[in-house]
Amino acid sequence: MDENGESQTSELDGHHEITTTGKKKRVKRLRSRKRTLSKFALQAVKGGLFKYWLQRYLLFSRFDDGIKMDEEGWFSVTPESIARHHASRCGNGIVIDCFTGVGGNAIQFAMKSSHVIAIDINPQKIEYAQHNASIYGVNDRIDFVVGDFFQMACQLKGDTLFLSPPWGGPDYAKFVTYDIRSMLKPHDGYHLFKIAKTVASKVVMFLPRNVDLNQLAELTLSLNPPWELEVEKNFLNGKFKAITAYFKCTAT
Ligand code: MGP
Ligand code: SAH
Repeated sequence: MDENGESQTSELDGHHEITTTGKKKRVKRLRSRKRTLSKFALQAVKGGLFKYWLQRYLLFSRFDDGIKMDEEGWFSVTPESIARHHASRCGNGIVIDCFTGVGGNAIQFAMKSSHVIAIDINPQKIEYAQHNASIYGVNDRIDFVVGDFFQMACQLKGDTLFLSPPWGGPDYAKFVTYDIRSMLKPHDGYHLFKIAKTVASKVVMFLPRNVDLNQLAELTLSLNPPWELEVEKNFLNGKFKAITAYFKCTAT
């Protein structure tokens, strides 16, 4: 696999069948994988998601072990190496992943922390996240919850709250500046932060690369005393993918 996962794609798409001789079993296995993957690839092409399918091993290194995805999952899942980095920064206390999706982040949190709470409003996402976590052998380290984070927030307490909400789809990238007040779903970023800060003293937000950094500063400056803010650019194979904002309460 090269850094984009593309050479593996062509291998699995059958080039080995032409060049390899005398290895019938291997050829048969590749043929059957080709059929499975082609079906998945076809679905991805139909949904306009092919570029994400090409990156599948960057999204989940164990993709071929039976990872389950849906349309939103394809374009929203945090690539594995970025999720691993998030986990290393969030520590081993109670981590609450408020927008779990198909589990990209929750799985990596569970590799580092024995107590992860994974919430998603969509039951199918939780089912997929649970399944995907079992592929990585960490499903028993995660409490999966189907629910609306905004309604559940008053009952939650944790050390770190991780937020990777819907950005409004891949079209976020068409705008020069991403406005968290009007473009973040299902509620604006100011409301999200206001709720989040009542749950944990560390709040981590995964946001589009074109997000308005002044708005992130505004979030923390609206508090008395202001919270510490660190903004990180996340690159993957040299490509600027997203921004992570780490907010920390400074009051003792
Ligand atoms: P992208 O910009 O759609 O893809 O998303 P890419 O490969 O950078 O496209 P290109 O055409 O610019 O090359 C980049 C990453 O952002 C995805 O892999 C996801 O991790 C994350 N992401 C994208 N969207 C639309 C969302 C979203 O709605 N919510 C969350 N939480 N993450 C998203
Ligand atoms: N970080 C995830 C991707 C999150 S995508 C991953 O790596 O897989 C955003 C998710 O937020 C979607 O799955 C969507 O169903 C969920 N969501 C939207 N509104 C929500 C709400 N009010 N409460 C909880 N989850 C919500």
